[in-house]
Amino acid sequence: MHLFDYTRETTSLDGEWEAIPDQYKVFEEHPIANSLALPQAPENDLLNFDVDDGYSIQVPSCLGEVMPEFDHYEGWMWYTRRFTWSGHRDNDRTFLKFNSVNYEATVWLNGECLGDHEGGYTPFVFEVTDYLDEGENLLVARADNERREDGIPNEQTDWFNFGGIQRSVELISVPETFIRNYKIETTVSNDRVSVQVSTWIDGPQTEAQISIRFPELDREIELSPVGDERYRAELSLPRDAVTLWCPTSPRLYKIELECGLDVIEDRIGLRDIAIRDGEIHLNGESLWLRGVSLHEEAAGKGRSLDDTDIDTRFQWLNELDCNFARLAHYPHSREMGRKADEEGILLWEEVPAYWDVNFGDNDVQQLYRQQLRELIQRDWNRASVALWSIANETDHEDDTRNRVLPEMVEFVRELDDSRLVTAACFVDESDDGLIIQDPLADSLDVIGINEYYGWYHGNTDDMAVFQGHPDGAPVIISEVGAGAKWGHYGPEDQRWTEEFQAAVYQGQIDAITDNAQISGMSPWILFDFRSPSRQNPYQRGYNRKGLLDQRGRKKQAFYLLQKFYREKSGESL
Ligand code: GCB
Repeated sequence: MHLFDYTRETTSLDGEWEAIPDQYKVFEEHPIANSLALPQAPENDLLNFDVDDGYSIQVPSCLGEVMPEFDHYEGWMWYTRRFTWSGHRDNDRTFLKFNSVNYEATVWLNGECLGDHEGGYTPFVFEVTDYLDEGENLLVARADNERREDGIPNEQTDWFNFGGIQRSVELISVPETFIRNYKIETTVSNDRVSVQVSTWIDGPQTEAQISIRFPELDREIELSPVGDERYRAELSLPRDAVTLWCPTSPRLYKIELECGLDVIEDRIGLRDIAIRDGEIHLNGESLWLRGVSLHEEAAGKGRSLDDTDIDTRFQWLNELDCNFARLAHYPHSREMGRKADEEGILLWEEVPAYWDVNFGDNDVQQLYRQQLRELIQRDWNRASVALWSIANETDHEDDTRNRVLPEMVEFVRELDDSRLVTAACFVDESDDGLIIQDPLADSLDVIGINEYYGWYHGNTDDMAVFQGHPDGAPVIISEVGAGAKWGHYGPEDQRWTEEFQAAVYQGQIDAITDNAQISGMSPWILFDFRSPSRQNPYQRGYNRKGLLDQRGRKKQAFYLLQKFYREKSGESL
């Protein structure tokens, strides 16, 4: 279960760490972690590393971005950090949290192995109450970004494999019995808004009294135990007493949850997302998703975005008049969801089950569920999150995949059935036009299609013969686009020019504009991003399908999509 961290008492462990590369994995024989268990670093001047004198590195960061000599490095990197701890207060408990390490991390505190974690984009915690020393402490994390055949993602992706401790590291202190996580679910009817609240309690005090307050709504209710350390309550409000969250009015309410000594706060939006009559409805109103896809990447920083980078991304989304964004192809940071809540941008969030995953392997399935759980339990209170996506462009002729993916859809629904489940699928060509043959589509609430007519194949207007899904399930074009090098101009039929890219956008817009089955789009992609397998002279290590380049310079297609979305925004929320 995720550890809720917002408004908690935290000690940041960001800042200067030491990094020791271990490409041949030889230091395992003299584990750095064990040498740190000693009161002092071992007095062995033949040791081939010094735990206190590696490469100095700022955490969080992406390895090659801050240490250019490690740009294409894939393998072990030992991170060490000394810090002082002033001791526990009363019976407080303390947790060590890594918000993401790509791809696998093994962690030691004062020589004690705390455990490991696989998956490059989700947070993980270890309880360290019994391992923290008053005074000096030694923390060691081994980060391994080697790509693996049995990983999620596996060895091949169209994005760069940045390594390192990419998001913040923190110590979080909580009372002995505390609220580990909570969940808000809202349903809206004609005249009522019903809010279900669940909390999960951790600690010895099993008979806890738990309450939730909505100060701005002047409500407070007690939660009742329902087993498994879970407590629940339901609050019903007249609809006109509440401002529902939506893109044009992203109202957030403060909540306070209290369990004995533990009090947590959050700011949440109340809203209901559902499918009705083959359309996506937000709070009972039909909605067309004006979106764009984006990677979590900033020039010179990799995936370690700061607040200014996040603000810039939302400025671009707002300039385009988006009400939606696809955070591809893996969980972006928790800050993106919070910012989207404030800005009124609906989100598609996804796990990196991308292209060829080893679906038949039990360990891979377990890892798959773990990554879904870690993302969903982190972000299930974000009103902005509308869609959980379970996979991208996986082979729909593979029987194992066709058996496993519907199970993953069910797993997501068990965790959170207050959102829509989707996946990015392919379309197929037939005599009747473009059709969806992927059997997974029958399990999804919303079908994402990645189609590159006018770029990889066919013509830009081919989508005019798109047939939709036979049962009328809404379809989002989760990817469409074309490559262009910023500043490269030429005729419309010359690839890699801004004009060619803009023409593909125009053709696609014209082809889909009257198709009632299409409920939105998130073209590929907001800005150019690094990809090692893109090496022609226009690319030079970048996928060039951005509406902006990696430096934020806009291409012609940006203005074209902006014009389309401005027109569309008059029609729905
Ligand atoms: C896709 C993938 C995306 C690629 C994109 C492309 O279908 O989902 O990750 O980057 O195509 O540019 O080819």
